[in-house]
Amino acid sequence: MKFSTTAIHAGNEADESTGAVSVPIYQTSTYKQEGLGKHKGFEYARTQNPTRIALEQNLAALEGGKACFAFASGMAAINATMTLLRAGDHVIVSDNTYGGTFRLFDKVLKNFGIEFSYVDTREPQNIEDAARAETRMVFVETPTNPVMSLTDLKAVSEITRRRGIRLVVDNTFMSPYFQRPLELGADIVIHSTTKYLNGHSDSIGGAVILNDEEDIKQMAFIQNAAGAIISPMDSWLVLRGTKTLVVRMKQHDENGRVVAQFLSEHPRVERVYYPGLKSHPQHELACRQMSGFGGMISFETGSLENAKRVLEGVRVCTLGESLGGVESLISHPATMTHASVPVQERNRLGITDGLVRVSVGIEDVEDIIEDLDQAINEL
Ligand code: P1T
Repeated sequence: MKFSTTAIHAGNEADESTGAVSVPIYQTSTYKQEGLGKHKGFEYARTQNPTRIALEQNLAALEGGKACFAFASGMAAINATMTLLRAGDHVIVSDNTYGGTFRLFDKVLKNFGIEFSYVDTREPQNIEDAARAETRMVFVETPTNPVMSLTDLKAVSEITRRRGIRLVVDNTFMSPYFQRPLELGADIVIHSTTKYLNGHSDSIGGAVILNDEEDIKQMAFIQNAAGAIISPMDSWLVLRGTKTLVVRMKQHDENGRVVAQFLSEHPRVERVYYPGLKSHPQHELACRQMSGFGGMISFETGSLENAKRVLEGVRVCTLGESLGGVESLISHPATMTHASVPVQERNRLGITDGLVRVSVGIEDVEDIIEDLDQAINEL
């Protein structure tokens, strides 16, 4: 089946008892058992929930993975994945990731004896150079949040395969419609389903999709043992979201290209970060590894004062954290999503006080441009 068909049908079997076309929200904590040890495969809702299982089947199919486990947030999904590791293990991480990912690694997991090396994964050789005998995982975001740097997944997976290291990819920015890391050699894909998969800024969730049988067993165990599961209602919302993933992503991408081009030609914008622009240093890799460029764009306004004017001057775009919803959101990475990254490191990565990030929605693109234009012209 083709992607659009899978998005609508995978996991979405009509309900057996009533024929309901929409998977019911099984809002229950437990299940009646017929006798001791006799049940229908459902014992307790942390362990099994039919709505969550439907979502997991849907997302596994979309990423082309054998199994999916859904969690209460993207961070819960990342945390669960990291518990595949043990004290003494070493992880190589993209130097630019979502600030919350860095915070979890640097402020929480480091205290449990897991060591992290932050490297520029745009250059695969840097991963080779940072690898040690204890390295058990390479964790990358591509494109990265918010400076839109790419990692060549095929090239990196050759290194990780040869060394027997897991390659974990946070695919939140692209969604499986534009990028399928497992097909490029990754071992584990992570999503904040809060973003494009749900798509309507009305739920928080996360997912881990994977292929290795041992890791699947362990992840099932972790999901149940640690218990950071997504709720039935949120499972249903994401499941409804993925039915329109294709049409939404096409529009995010179409609008994103137009907005990026507009920003790149604007005299008051100093620099634009968008892999779809020919001026992006990794544009060629973007064309090879992704089938679209999506709706995430960052741009440099030159100063905190300028960024503030733009962020407070917009009327169609909404100032707020998050991304991937139908409505355009605008944010300030340095003080919002990446405030936990030390200032020197932020500046080195390009997450300056003047950097503004836009999650281009699916409104009429002329309205988005007009809105950004009037705000930027105030500079
Ligand atoms: O917010 P949560 O569902 O827990 O997802 C965390 C997360 C993981 N990975 C990436 C790439 C992300 O961008 C995020 C969350 N990001 C934002 C809230 C943001 O505005 O960038």
